[in-house]
Amino acid sequence: MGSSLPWENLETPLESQEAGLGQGSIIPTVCEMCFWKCGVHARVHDGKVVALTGNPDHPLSRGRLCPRGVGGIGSLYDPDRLSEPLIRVGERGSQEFRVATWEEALDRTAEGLRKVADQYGPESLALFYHGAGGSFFKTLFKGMGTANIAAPSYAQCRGPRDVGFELTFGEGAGSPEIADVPNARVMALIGTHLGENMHNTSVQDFSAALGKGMRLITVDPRYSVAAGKSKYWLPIKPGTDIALLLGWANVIIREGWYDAAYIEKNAVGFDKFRAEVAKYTPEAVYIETGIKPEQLIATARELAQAAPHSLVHPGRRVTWYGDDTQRCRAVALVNGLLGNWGQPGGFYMSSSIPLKQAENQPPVPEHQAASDRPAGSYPYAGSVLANGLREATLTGDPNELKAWMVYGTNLPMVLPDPRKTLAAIQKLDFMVAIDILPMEITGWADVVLPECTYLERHDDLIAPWYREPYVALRQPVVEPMGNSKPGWWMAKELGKRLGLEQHFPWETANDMIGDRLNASGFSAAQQANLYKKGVILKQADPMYLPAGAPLDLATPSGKIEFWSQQLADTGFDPVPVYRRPEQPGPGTFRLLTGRSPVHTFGRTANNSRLLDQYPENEVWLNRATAVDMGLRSGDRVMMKNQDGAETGPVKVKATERIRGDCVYMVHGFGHKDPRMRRAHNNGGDDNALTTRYKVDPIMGATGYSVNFVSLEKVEV
Ligand code: MGD
Ligand code: SF4
Repeated sequence: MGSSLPWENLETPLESQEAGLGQGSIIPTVCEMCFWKCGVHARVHDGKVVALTGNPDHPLSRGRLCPRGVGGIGSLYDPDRLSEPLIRVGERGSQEFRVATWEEALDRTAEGLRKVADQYGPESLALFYHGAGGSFFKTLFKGMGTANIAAPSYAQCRGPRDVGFELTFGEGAGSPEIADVPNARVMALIGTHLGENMHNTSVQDFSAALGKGMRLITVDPRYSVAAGKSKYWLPIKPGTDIALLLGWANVIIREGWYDAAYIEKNAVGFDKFRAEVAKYTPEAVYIETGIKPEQLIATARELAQAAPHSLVHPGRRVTWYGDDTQRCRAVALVNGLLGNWGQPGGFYMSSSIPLKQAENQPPVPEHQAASDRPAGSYPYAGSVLANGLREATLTGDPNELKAWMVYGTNLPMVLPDPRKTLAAIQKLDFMVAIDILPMEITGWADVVLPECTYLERHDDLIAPWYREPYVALRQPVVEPMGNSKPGWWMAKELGKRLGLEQHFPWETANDMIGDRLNASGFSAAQQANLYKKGVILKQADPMYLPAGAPLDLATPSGKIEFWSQQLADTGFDPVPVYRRPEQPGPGTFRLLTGRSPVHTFGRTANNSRLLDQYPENEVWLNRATAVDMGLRSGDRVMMKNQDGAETGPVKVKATERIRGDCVYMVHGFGHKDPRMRRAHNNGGDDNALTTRYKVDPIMGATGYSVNFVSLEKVEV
């Protein structure tokens, strides 16, 4: 596989692509280089994509793409793409496959799923997915009778944030986030590294707000790109943010820098909250966080004086220490004190266009009880836990899981402690992986189904909650390469074999989209325009509440819950409590991770265009510490954690831009599958070092930043 692919010579040098610029036609579609889903203009010349630019009509791109969006061509023409269905012939994990026909591979998949469902019941099936194409397989699995459907974007990413906000405001922080950054006068970032963490629209909004004079407070153990734009950088000791946030609350209350009438009208439990935070004085917080009292007071004043047009950003990947729901609730509570819910520069009210199911498509049954947790655990989990499905596969509690479908998520580099993921896979009767590249997960599958990329397929219509409601269309701009196929087609074919064809009643993807648009009341003219422009826009509902209007929230009290009775009733702290995290021992460092603006998780690690811009990850090490250890920038080290897990060699970046008690690396490198020739053994895999993780008792997310590593120089 790999070297003989028919499109290898299409990975054209830039000059020949430039020859095509300005020529050919433009086809609108939607990006999937990450899951933000910006609108794209694909310029196609001579059957090849020669440029990707932002669709000016699309509210998330506004005429621009981020570097990964532009670099999508590198994924489309990646010579290592999966091109044929594969069936395992050797031991599981031996990566010995034979090429199969689609007929064979689909028959084998349907048989594998059917056998397990018949023998153990549909609750023994699980679907792991990430990305828009997952929707078709969700329909398939619901049709088969299981609720075991999970994406890592919940318990490995933003789940705790949404639960923290729901417990406080009755509503999650949204995706796209409902933070009204463009109108903020002051914003605090708790570890959120906007600019390195690249969501096109968020970064556009961020730059625009900074351009208008927004004052920024960045709380991060590392001098991030955002820290470089900040009025205040608070280099916090990792894992102590709850103390800082409660310290801000303490100062704002103590100094009377909040709107007492607003709190009186819109909050419950404020007096108890005030009593609880009284002990988080600036001096007490300093001992935990290392943030000087005068800095804590000055930053609290900045936030409070600009209220309600100031905010603490809700963040995004917040799975750090296992107390993440409480930290995010503390973020929500400081926002509550700022009175910014529904206010410009705080949190806006989003709206969306409700899409209906096609009339000829019967509703799939919704099953409530997933097998992702033992009865009674993680009571506030709002989605199925991917780590929980893995745990059930290993333990049989609450029931055994015997077949997995894995769509577009490389579980060995996504779920913490990869040893557990591989052990769980070995217990399965059947596993099928659907991917575009030979990612590690595919090496463990019984059947591999090659999907075509987002530039070669339709997916379901896209209509998120946002400032301006819209519907966007992903449509193919070139033919699928090799023998790869779209997910909608695979799901339909599997549906036929599993007696579920009624859920996939269309012949073509255009029928599927047309039926749905018709059911949702769009006229023929609007539909034609969607194909032409890529997007249908609608008038937004009011984005802000009238100043002074009482809040009517979806919390049990209808108000901001400064003291949460529901948390108290279920045995959790009704107000967040700071607990000191374990500290690294001598010669070891806490491992922190983040993003590069030109890569998405591990998905882009084989993309030549993006590797051109950021070729490998590095381990950031405090310069003074590096000098003590005899290390310099450019040296290579093996990274080893407390359990003896290793990754590397990784390049050292010795810098003053990070505290001495932690090291930092960009997630997503150090792939081990040799079929991805550029990604193989390039840099370090942070996930290999997450043999320890802490599960949030409130909602089951996995905190990763609890591993300690040592560095050993190696000669390469
Ligand atoms: P993290 O990656 O965890 O989350 O992006 P973020 O929400 O920003 O953030 C890492 C930052 O937190 C680093 O600056 C790190 O130094 C800091 N940090 C680590 N520990 C602590 C701590 O204890 N306290 C504080 N205050 N700071 C700490 C993730 C987001 O990025 C998500 S969820 C997705 S899905 C997208 N993924 C993605 C991508 O893969 N690539 C790119 N380029 N952009 C992306 N954007 C999105
Ligand atoms: Fe594509 Fe970048 Fe938008 Fe993500 S943020 S959808 S990678 S353009």
